[in-house]
Amino acid sequence: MKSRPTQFKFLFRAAALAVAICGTSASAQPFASPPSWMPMTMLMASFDSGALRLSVADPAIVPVLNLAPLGTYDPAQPWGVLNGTEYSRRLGWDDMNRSNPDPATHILNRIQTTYGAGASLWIDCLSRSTGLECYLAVGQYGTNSPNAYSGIFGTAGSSTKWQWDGMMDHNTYAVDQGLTSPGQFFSATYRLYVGDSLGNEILNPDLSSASTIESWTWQAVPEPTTLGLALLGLAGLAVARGNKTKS
Ligand SMILES: [Cu+2]
Repeated sequence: MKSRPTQFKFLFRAAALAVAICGTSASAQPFASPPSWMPMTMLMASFDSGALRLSVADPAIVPVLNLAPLGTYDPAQPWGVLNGTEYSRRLGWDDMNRSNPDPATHILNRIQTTYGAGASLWIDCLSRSTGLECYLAVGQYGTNSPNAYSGIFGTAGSSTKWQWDGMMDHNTYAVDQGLTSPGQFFSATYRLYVGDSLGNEILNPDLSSASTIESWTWQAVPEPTTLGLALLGLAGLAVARGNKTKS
């Protein structure tokens, strides 16, 4: 038997779908807030200062992109670039030792202890699926940096290299709605390495590279049609009603 909260969830979803399907009223709708970094999945990076190697513990999750139809976000705001896209902020870079109270364990400090004060962490986007764009989004709503929602990793003519501050960062990935087919996979491959302030790699004394290569994957929205959503909504209503009469 379904629990009461589940019934309410069905009813809520059905109502939300009904609103979405029947269309919004003629009055001006408020724009959605910039997308949050929740729900989040972090890809934890660490530096082994003995072996002089970087590594990333990858939970290998494949987030499903969210559809933002035209008019979802205020076009005058930086995150308005997401209008008409399928996007996700779920995957983020993070430091394996971020919550360790000893700052000396934090990845950027370890790098600088090993390679010198000017050493930095860089991420180079080696390849990405056609249409997969990435926008700078620092902080919970992606707005905590001056150039919020500017292109990075090659998007909008930007460098493929991005200097990572070693903090938790959930940049926003987006694909133009017109470039996706239902359930399509998009991926990007990155190289995390140690570089100077300009992004030139700093090699180890034995000329080996501390770098590691990481691939991330996303999936486009599987169900594309309004008809499909309507059927889902009706199914939800039917289930909710069925449960109500049984309980
Ligand atoms: Cu996170």
